[in-house]
Amino acid sequence: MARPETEGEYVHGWPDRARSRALISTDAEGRTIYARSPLLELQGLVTPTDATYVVAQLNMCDPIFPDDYTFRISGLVDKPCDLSLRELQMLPSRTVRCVMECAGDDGEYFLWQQGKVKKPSRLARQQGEGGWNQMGGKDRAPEIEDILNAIPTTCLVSGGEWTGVPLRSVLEMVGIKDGVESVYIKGHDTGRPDPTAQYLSTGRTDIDVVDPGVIHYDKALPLEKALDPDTLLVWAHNGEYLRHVHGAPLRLIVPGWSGNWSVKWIQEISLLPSTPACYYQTHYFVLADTPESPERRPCMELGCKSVILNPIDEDSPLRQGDHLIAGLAWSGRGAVTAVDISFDDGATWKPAHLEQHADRWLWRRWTFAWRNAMPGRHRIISRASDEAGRVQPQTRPNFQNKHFDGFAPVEVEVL
Ligand SMILES: Nc1nc2c(c(=O)[nH]1)N[C@H]1C(S)=C(S)[C@@H](COP(=O)(O)O)O[C@H]1N2
Ligand SMILES: [Mo]
Repeated sequence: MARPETEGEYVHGWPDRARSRALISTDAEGRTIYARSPLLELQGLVTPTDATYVVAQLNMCDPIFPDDYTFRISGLVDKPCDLSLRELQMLPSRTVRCVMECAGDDGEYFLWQQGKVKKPSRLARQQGEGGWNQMGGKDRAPEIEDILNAIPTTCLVSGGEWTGVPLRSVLEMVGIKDGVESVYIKGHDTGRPDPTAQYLSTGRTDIDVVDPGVIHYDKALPLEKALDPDTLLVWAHNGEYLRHVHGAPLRLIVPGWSGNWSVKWIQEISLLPSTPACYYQTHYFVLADTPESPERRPCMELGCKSVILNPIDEDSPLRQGDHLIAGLAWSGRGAVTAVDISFDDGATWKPAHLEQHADRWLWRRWTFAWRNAMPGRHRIISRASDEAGRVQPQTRPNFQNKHFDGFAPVEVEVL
């Protein structure tokens, strides 16, 4: 069987199972610059911090000492000021459990639908190496085949518990003036965007990639989403203080919207009467049919999506009999309300059992008892529906292949 070994290290002096860890890419100094979540191994709803994915578009900044940390909040506010972590912790806190998914997660399934790559294997992808930010720094553009084959885009999704204060409370404390359109949030990290990220996501090297030079990571969040009580400034993750790679001492969490909105290492917040053309919402993390399309808009809320994590293609052949079909489902518009399974390419659907819980932004586990599976080849697809009435898939193909929420069929043979 293709699945990894379950035997792990000794823990507390006792032999233990193998514990889930993210697949990590490091820089020359051995520091993490990218990590993918072992989706097939995840149990429960909250991804252990060691197994949570990590994405940094630019260079990771130096660690920031939390006791010295302040950030500036200014712009269209009554009382511009510098705030420390301690001052934030005096405000009524809030904890939100949510899925965080990179806009590019599973982007290679779009490329597979277009026949540009072979069907991605979640198993091979969670065991493989490499991130796009390890191919950069070359004088010439790499060959597109090298990029597409070398760089996985799956496993960039995790469930987490985030503790902090609603951004709204902080904005109300400093006083929001009239005429605010966006809340500008700037990270401490700087760098020159790597064009490899654009080559990988578009599957092309012949596109014009804008070079903004060295920039800070920044985003301009629409005021309405900034005022959502679940949009948080957080200092804690999964029951402990935030780690550096996840944006310590303070980061933003924007439940329902793709990960790129959740700015790490916050340096500055400014309330603005307009929406500035931040690189990561104007040139990258955009949705449009083609690079030339005038209808280009930033990636915002995620679609509606389910993934099958058991069985996987590599489990084939299966014995005739009973098998468990299981996976996860999430949506950018709140709770998933149903997951259905089809064995006939969507002609008919059967309801899966959906675990219930009260965290609307968090994924749900689902199972389907596949009784007396008969010999032959089977193609299984799953479909999620959400509380807003949306049904998978929601996101149309787009040139940067973001927000994939299409069908990723599992193909198995029963003997
Ligand atoms: N300051 C800063 N914030 C950032 C990024 C970044 O490069 N710099 N990457 C974004 C992207 S693309 C994603 S998917 C998430 C990943 O968060 P994580 O590394 O904690 O999983 O952080 C977002 N916030
Ligand atoms: Mo991302």
